[in-house]
Amino acid sequence: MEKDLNKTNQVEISESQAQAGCASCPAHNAANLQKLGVDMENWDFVVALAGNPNTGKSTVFNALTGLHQHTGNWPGKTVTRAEGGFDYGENRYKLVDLPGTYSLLATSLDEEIARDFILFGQPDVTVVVVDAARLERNLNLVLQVLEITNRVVICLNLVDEAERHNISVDDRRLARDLGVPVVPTVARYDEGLEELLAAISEVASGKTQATPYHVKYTHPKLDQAVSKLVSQIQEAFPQVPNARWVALRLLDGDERIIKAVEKGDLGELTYTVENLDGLGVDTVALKSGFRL
Ligand SMILES: Nc1nc2c(ncn2[C@@H]2O[C@H](COP(=O)(O)OP(=O)(O)O)[C@@H](O)[C@H]2O)c(=O)[nH]1
Ligand SMILES: [Mg+2]
Repeated sequence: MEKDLNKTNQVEISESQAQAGCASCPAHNAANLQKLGVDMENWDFVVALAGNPNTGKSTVFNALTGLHQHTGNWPGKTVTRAEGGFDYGENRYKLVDLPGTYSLLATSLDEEIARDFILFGQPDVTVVVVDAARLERNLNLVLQVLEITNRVVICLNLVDEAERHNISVDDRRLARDLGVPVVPTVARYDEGLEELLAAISEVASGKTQATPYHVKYTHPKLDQAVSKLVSQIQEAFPQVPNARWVALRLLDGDERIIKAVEKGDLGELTYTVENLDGLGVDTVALKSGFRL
C-alpha cells in the first residue's frame, strides 16, 4: 500500500515536471490514453508498436511481452488490439500493438487508429518495426511518425531475410540520417531484442534525445503558410507538441485534424471553435484547407 502511494506521488511529480519539459519524465497523456482504452495505473511508460504489415510486428510484440498480453478491441471499433507488458530495469512498460499500416494519413480505419494513438496518447516511445529488405517502402511510415513525435526507436527487422537477398543496411548511417536510434533485429530468432529493450528504455527515460529528420518542403509559399499556422497553433494550443505536423495536416485539408482543432481534442483542450476566433486562429482558412 505504501508502495502504491509512493507511486502515485511519483506520477504526479512526473506529470508536472513533464509539462515543464523534464526530459526524463513520462511523456504520455494518461487522460487521453484512458479515452483510447489504455489504463496506465501500475505502468511507468507506454510504448506503441507501429509498422507496415508483415514486418514482424507481432513477433516483436510476442517476444517482448511473452505471456503477459491480452487482446481486445479498440474502443468503439471492431479492430483488434493486442496489449501487453514487460519489466525492464526498474520500470514497467505497457506495450500496445498498433494496426499494421503503410501510412498515417488516416485514409483507413487502421491508419486512423494508429495515428490517433501516437498523436493523442503521446506514447513515451513509438517503436517502428521496418523490413530491412524493403527499407524504402517502409521509410514512408517512419518519416510520418517522425513528424509527430521525437520519441522513436527504429526496429530494423528481418535482417536475415535482407541478407538472403544480398541487402545489407548500414544501421549506423540510417540512425544518423534519421536522427533516432536504429536497432537491427531478427525477431523470429530473438536476435537484437536486448538491444531493442535498451534503446526503448533510453528513449523512455529521456537519456537518448533525438533530433529527427523532417522532410523539407521547399516551396516558399508553403513555408510561409506553415510558419504562420504553426505560431497560431502554438498560441491556441500550447500543449500540442507537434504544431508543425498539425499545420501540415490542416493545410492538406485533413478533416479529422480540422475537427480535432474545432472540438479542442488536440491535447487536453477546452477551447471551442467560437473562442478560437478570439485566439486569432484562422478557422475559415482551416476549414477550406487553406488554399495556397
Ligand atoms: N526470417 C525472419 N522472419 C521473421 C522475422 N520476424 C518475423 N518473421 C516472420 O514474418 C512473418 C510475419 O510476422 P508477423 O510478426 O506476423 O508480422 P506483422 O504482420 O508485422 O505482425 C511470420 O512468419 C514471422 O515468423 C525475422 O526477423 N526474420
Ligand atoms: Mg501482426
